[in-house]
This record gives sequence, C-alpha cells and structure tokens, in this order.
Amino acid sequence: MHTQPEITPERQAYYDRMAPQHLAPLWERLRGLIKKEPQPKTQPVHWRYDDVRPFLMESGQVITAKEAERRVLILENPGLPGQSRATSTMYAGLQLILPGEVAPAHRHSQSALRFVIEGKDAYTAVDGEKTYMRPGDFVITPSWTWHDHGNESDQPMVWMDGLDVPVVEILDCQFAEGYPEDRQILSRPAGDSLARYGAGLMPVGFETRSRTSPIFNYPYERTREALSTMAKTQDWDPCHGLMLRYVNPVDGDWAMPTMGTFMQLLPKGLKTVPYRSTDAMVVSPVEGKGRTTITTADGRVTSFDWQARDVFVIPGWAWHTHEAADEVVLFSFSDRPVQDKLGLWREMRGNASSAAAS
Ligand code: GTQ
Repeated sequence: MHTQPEITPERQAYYDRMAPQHLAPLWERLRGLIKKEPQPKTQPVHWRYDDVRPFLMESGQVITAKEAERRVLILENPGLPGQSRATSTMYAGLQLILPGEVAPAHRHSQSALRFVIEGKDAYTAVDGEKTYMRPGDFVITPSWTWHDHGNESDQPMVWMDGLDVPVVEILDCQFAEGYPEDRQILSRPAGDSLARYGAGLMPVGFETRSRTSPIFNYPYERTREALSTMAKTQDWDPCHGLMLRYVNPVDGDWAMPTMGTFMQLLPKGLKTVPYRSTDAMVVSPVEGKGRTTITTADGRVTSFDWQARDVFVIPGWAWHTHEAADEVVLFSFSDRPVQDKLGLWREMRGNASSAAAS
C-alpha cells in the first residue's frame, strides 16, 4: 500500500468544487475504505451478572412487561455508544419477565435467540406453539414469526436476547407489526416441534422454505449430556476445548441463518491456545469460572474473570485465550453464518510466536 496523497490547496479546491455534485476522490479515502486488516469498533466488555441483576430487577418496578412491550436492558458495547449493539453486527440484551406478566405478541423480520439465564418455566410462544424454558436452553424466534413471552411460574425469569438487528438494518429490510391480542392463538401442544424434528427423526414428506431450524427450543439438558458424554474421550481441541455448534436438522446448516450459536466445554485447568476469527463473539458462561484474555488490534490486553450468568464480548480478529478454573461450559453467538455464506470468515490458530507477534 503506498502513502496517502498530499492534499495541496489546488486539490482541495477541486474537491470542494465537486462536492455539490455528490462526488468525492477515492484516492483520499482508499486507505479508510480498503483496510489491511479488520479494525473493529467493538471493544472487549464484561457484564457481571451480580452487577447487572439489581438494575434488571429494578426495571420490574419502573415499567411492566406489557407497557415496555419488551422489558430489556440493552447490553451496549462501549465502542458503539448509543447504537444498541453488543458487537458491530449483533444486538444483545437481558429481558425480565415477572410472575404473571406477558410480553405481548408481535413479529419482525429480525431473528431472535433467547438464552435462559435465571428462573424456570416461563414460556415463549412461537408460531402457535409454547415452549417452557430452563436455564441454559437456547430458544429461537425465527424471522417474521409471531412471538409472545409469559411467566406462569412464581419467580422472575431472565434471559439474554440476541438479535440480528444491525445486519437487518444495514440491508434496510426492517419490518415489524403487532398482533391484535397480547397472546397469539396456539395451534400445537408445548414441545411438539422438539418431538417432531429434534429426536434424530423427521416426519416423512416434511418440507420447509424456512432458513431457520424447525426446532425452537434446544434444551440444556440434552446439550449438557452431549458435552458430558463426548468429554469422556478427553479429545480436547487446543483452542476450543470441546465446541459444538447448534444445527438445523433439515440440512445441517446453522440453526439460524444470520446468527451462529455454540456450546463449549473446557475441562478444569485447560488454558487454550491463542485463537482469533473474524466474527465477534458474545459469550455467556453457563457453568464454572474462568478467565479470558483478549488482545485487540491496538495492542491492548484485557482480562475478564467471569463466572456463570455473566456476559462478555470478544471483538472480531482479536487474539484470545480462555483459562478454565473449574469445568466450564460457555454459550456463545456471532454472525458467523453470514460471514460463512459470503465467503469472508477467517480464523487463525496461534502458537506462542503468533500470539506474541499480534
Ligand atoms: O423479545 O421480541 O431484546 O423484539 C429486542 C427486541 C427482544 C423480543 C429484544 C425484541 C425482543
């Protein structure tokens, strides 16, 4: 890459004359447009559940779920102030539903995931079916499906919302509408879709045009069992421990078209080899304690000591390592399916020298 051309007074006068024609010289902007490497605005950030929970519970006194429509505290990245983004491409928030409350039905072109943090047996209804949720469950609201949430239990329910809002916004494809009633009409019993599509079986003749998995609750119980059984082989990936991705059983693709979701087990004492990939990760530990150390493009090193129910962000293309103080289970999500489909996703597995050079 050669150097930035000088802006002489003559050149500046020329640029000023063309500006009213909505023209601009590329040679002044090329380096800003075509960068040698990603320079994400996304910063590493850590929300401790112990710090956030009091604010979340206070929201229950400030507004009802019905008045708020969705009573959520947005997890906003400090590198993207005012933009309601956890990363450049992903929205995240913590939603509270108190016993007896309903978050009224609506639908939108944005896809949403729920990752349950606290409480049990509140529900999400999607497309005529309710699913009751437990901590660690991964629940999907596909694009343009009616969804309402309610809590029939006797305790508060908190989950992390992940939405592809920034992706849909950059494509200018936002659509949303409200349902005439608070609750949608139910047409199938709770648990129907998991039975139908999530038992390694599929109804004969099933066809769908949806890009989203027909399973809309992946219960933690099953995910944990898979990890525990696989852990017995002690076959750890040096960068990831044991990392699984949630899949759409129809075609083996990602469970959601715009958001990749993962569950990962790190054995107690594992220190992972440095790793980076172009997708920024939103991570929520489900079990255990540990530390993640992140080196961002500017050379700054950040360490987070996290525990279950926290949320933290690893910016894209930032070298990072995890250290597991206990046996650890991590849920995470990113825009990886989008990057994959566009042929853009990259990863680097480090060793001592590449990490030191970064
Ligand atoms: O539950 O539908 O955190 O529409 C943000 C927007 C949750 C939801 C959010 C939403 C929802």
